[in-house]
Amino acid sequence: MTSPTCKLYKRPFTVCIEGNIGSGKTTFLSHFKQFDNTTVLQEPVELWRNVAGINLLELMYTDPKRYSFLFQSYVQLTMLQLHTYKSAMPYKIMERSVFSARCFIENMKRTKLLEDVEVVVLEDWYDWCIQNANIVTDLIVISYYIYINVVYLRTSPEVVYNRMKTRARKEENSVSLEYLHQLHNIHDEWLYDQTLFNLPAPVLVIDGNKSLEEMVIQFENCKNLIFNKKE
Ligand code: DCP
Repeated sequence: MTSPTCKLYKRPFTVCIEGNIGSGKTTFLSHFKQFDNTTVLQEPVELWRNVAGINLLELMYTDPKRYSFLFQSYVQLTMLQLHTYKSAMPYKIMERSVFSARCFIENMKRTKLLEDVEVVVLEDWYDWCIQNANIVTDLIVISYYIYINVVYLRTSPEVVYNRMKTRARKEENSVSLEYLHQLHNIHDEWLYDQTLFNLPAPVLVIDGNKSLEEMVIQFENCKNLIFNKKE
């Protein structure tokens, strides 16, 4: 019979890359695609753009009062699918997580885009998933084997605003600098000041304001830290 400890050994060491809209998470993921020991899971934006033919991401931005709850519910579901994705690789890198989905919900709560009762329903789902979907249990059960880490790509709102404008994703036309400031502050409260939500894992902060060449150097340092963890 396999002991629970042996089962834990077979789990991939999971890293979630977090940061504001346009902070460079996709570039970070691309860097890790070259390693054949790592499963790279990109955020399912394409799914959000085509829910049975409906672009939910676009609806959320064009009518946030009506569609924020629906959109965030679907985000939670699709993020859970990434968390529970089975992989035989020793490492798994995910773009965002159910944890950072809470940053968006928190902002929508503060700006009253979500009704109080909508927030309660989303948070109840969140709490249930955390307790039952086997996402962070390893951390809690065996504290000296850490199987999940968070990398925070900390980038100033002005920089992400310019990047977002350059990439010109059509749904994001209405995203203002003010909105990016709000999201930045919430990510900071959570991962930098570490005062907002419980931290799911140790956090590594990367300066996302740098040029691509400088970012690659930071990604390499980060890779060495991640790959050395398991040995
Ligand atoms: N989004 C949202 N609520 C979430 C997650 C994402 O409203 N819980 C929105 C914000 C963006 C789009 O989805 O408009 C994708 O955002 P991300 O920051 O997750 O991904 P990016 O592609 O912007 O990341 P990067 O540019 O850092 O690669």
